[in-house]
Order: sequence, then structure tokens, then C-alpha cells
Amino acid sequence: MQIKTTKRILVTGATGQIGSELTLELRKKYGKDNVVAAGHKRKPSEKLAESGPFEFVDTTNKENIVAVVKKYGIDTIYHLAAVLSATGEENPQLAWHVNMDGLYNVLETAREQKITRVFWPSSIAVFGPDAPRVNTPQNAVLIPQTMYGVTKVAGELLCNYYFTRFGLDVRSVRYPGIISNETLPGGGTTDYAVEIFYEAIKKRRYTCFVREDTVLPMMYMPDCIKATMDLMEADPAKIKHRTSYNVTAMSFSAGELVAEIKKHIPDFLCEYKPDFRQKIADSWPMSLDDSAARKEWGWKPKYDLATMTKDMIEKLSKRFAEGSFN
Ligand code: AKB
Repeated sequence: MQIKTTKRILVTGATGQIGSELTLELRKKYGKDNVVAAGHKRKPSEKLAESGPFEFVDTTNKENIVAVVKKYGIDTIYHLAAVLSATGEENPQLAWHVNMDGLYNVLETAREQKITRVFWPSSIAVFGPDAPRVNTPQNAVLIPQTMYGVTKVAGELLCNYYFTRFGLDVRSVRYPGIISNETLPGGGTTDYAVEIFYEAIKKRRYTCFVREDTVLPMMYMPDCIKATMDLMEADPAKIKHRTSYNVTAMSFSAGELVAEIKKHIPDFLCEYKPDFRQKIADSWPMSLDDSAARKEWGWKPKYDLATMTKDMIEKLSKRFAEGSFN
């Protein structure tokens, strides 16, 4: 349902895996002309370009952000543009530059231009081997091993600082691996849990870059969008954590995912050839305690492994049959 709103929203990273779907949902809810999609390198899909305004914005350049904020009278920013964990290990300098300078520019723009609310995603990558790996608590020690994780920890602290020092209403969740069927992720460690569906349907074969027994927390895109939008709609009095909230929906091993896919595609074969991303996965939680998010602003996921797998296969099979890919 579209609601009457005075909100004027900017989504950075709108051509990415999460941004491409979140932007469309925000347009449904707040009106297409009130949600500006911003991308940098990747061209927008037809759906994104035709459903509302699109701008090229390099978030490492503050003037770019300020110009779009002024042009559209933006009052809310979802800042999703980022370099993910695997690319970040290949190019740590780039990860620091894009993730830290980009966030700092967004927060500074928000402070100066009197933006009312900012969303910025953190990640399970904030945790490292010193944190308990099972049911990792909200306030576990944050000593990540990746540059991506370092930028997420520093980013959480920066968001918290802008809230306490400047009163900026900035909100955040720690995304687990996100599984989706519109736009492929790029450069992440959890990408195998998405690629596997595309390859299972297209080729009945997949070579997985983590071991069969690798367990990570995951979430299906509809729940990811729900977590993001629910947090942004929550009464500010309910938001007790201004660093970032643990949120999760399910945890499974790569082998369990294969077994679930095989229930729908019995001749699917997966082999395992772990690469450098295995070490990253091994340093992350296997499951999360997200009780703070559940208690404070009512977080509750809808999808588990079985319902997510069924929906992924149905949606992707239909799209392959129609040839409707971006
Ligand atoms: C990645 O794998 O880098 C991301 C994440 C868990 O933040 N999907």
C-alpha cells in the first residue's frame, strides 16, 4: 500500500543486490518520484531506471551527494554503496576508501543538510574469531579479520558517534548473507548461497567456493527488506542500539543448502573447491542472537531454509523460462 508521505529518499548503491530491490519497495510505499536511486559504476536495470529518478553518484565525492540531496530536497538516506568482503580482501585500500570515506561523506552531508534519518547496513563481518561463533551475542567482542569487517566496525562506531554527538537519527542492522533472485551479489563471501541457485537451475552443477560443512547466518531478500524498512519506521524511542542490530533468519551449511535444492532438482550436483573466501567464512558467526532486535522494534523473519529455497527456485525458473533478466 502506498502511504501519503513527505519523505524524499535517496538510495545509494541502488544498482546492487539489495539496493535494486529495496528501491522498488520504497517506491511502492512512498511514491516513485519520492525515491531517488543512485548508482556509480553499474548501469541501472530497466525496472530501476523506468520506475523513478536515477542519478550517478560517487559517494567518495561529498559534493556529488550534496548536489543530489539539494536537487531533490532529500530528507532520508539509505546508504548501501559498499565494497564487500571478498573484494575487500583483494583490494583493502579500495574497501577502506569506498566504505569509510563514503559513509563519512553521507553522515557529514546528513549533518549539514539536516537530513532527518539515515540507514546504513553493517554486517556479520564485524565479528571475528574471538567472538562466540554460535548464537553470537549482540554485544560480543568486535575484532574482525577482514578489511570489510574493519570498515563495518569503524562505521558502526561512527554512526553511534553521529547519533550521540549530533543527534543524527542513524539506524543500522548487521546483515547476514542475503539470498535473492533479482540482482546477483558481487564480491561477497556469502555469494555462493545465491550463485548456487542460478547454476542449479541452468546447469544442474555448481562448484562451491566454501566447504560443505561451512555454516553461516542467512536471510531471504523479502525479510532483508522488511528488517530494513521496519527499523526505519520504528519509533525512535525504541531504538536502543545506535551501533547496529544483529538480525538473522536462518543458519545452514553449504551441504544442507545443496540437500534442500535437491528436493526440487534431484539431479543437481555440487562439488566443493574452497578458496580464499573459506578463511573469511571461518572467521564469521555460524548463528546470531538477534533477540535485541526482536524485543526492541519487533523484528521477526518470515522465511526459513525450506520456504526460501522453494520460492527461489520457483521465481528463478520462471525468470529463466521468460528470459527476463536485467
Ligand atoms: C559478504 O559476504 O561480504 C556480505 C556480508 C555478509 O556482509 N554478503
